[in-house]
Amino acid sequence: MADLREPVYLENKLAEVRDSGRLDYRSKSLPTWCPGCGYFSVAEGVTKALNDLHIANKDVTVVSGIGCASRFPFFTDTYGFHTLHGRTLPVATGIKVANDDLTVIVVGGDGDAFAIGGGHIPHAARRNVDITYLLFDNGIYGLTKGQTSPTSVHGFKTGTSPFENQDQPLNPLMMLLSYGSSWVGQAYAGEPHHLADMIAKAVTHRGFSYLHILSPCVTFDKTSMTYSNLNMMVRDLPENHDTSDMMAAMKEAATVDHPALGVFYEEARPTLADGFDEIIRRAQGRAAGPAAVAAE
Ligand SMILES: Cc1ncc(C[n+]2csc(CCOP(=O)(O)OP(=O)(O)O)c2C)c(N)n1
Ligand code: SF4
Ligand SMILES: [Mg+2]
Repeated sequence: MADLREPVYLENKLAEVRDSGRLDYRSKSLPTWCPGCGYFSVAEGVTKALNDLHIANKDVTVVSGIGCASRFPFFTDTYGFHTLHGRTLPVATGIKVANDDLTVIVVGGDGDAFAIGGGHIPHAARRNVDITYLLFDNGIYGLTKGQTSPTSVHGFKTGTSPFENQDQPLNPLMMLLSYGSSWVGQAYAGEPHHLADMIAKAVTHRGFSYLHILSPCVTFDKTSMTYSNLNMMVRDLPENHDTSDMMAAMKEAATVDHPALGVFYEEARPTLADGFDEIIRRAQGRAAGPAAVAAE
């Protein structure tokens, strides 16, 4: 006998989503992404995470570069900054330095991050700027219609590499670990509930958090990072994975054929703002010293 399930009515589902409050973080602009694009899961995950964490819209700034991923700030009802291609991190660092109370979320694609913007990542990570970097990795330039990117796999055939991509892809997780990112994790658009949890964890982390999100480009990639391929490839990190063990994190990050989902590494250390506070305190102390001596 077939398993009879309770019917799910769209009307009830919509009421449930409206009542949850998470739509309050969505703007009136409907996303312009292609139907099925993994980025819808990220948009859902961000709104769910912000709602669950009770962070007010006015306290959030979303910063993006250029690309399909970078259209993100238009679709969230928070402050937003659609910057230049590859220049998200200097802008986000400036925002955070100007107002440390803001929750700053940086979004961008693999091209925006690791091609034109690649020089900025190590510095934001090593300085431990207290921001969250959500990296939407579809292994392709989506907006400009399907060129290879720094994370495209070797042998990937696209409209602009008809004889197959001859370059080796970067390994962003290993890079971010070695750059000194104080929180590194990976999620997959095809597992939206886990993705929302990971976004919440990344935002909660005090310091630079890097979440690598595997996200299919359904329009320009029919062979490589597709849902059917990724569904077969992804796995959870081992239950006993120690998130304070850098070498264990590196080993997991090196396993690219079966990408692991979860928190690879986390550590607590002073942020850039903590360092500035310390400098201000010491500089004021020094300024007071000679002046105080002269007055005696
Ligand atoms: C300075 C500059 N160089 C190049 C471009 C063209 N361009 C726009 S988006 C993009 C790459 C987009 O790929 P990715 O960052 O992976 O984002 P996706 O569209 O895949 O989300 C490029 C090369 C540009 N807009 N500005
Ligand atoms: S082109 Fe690709 S990345 Fe861009 S919206 Fe469409 S499916 Fe998404
Ligand atoms: Mg891309």
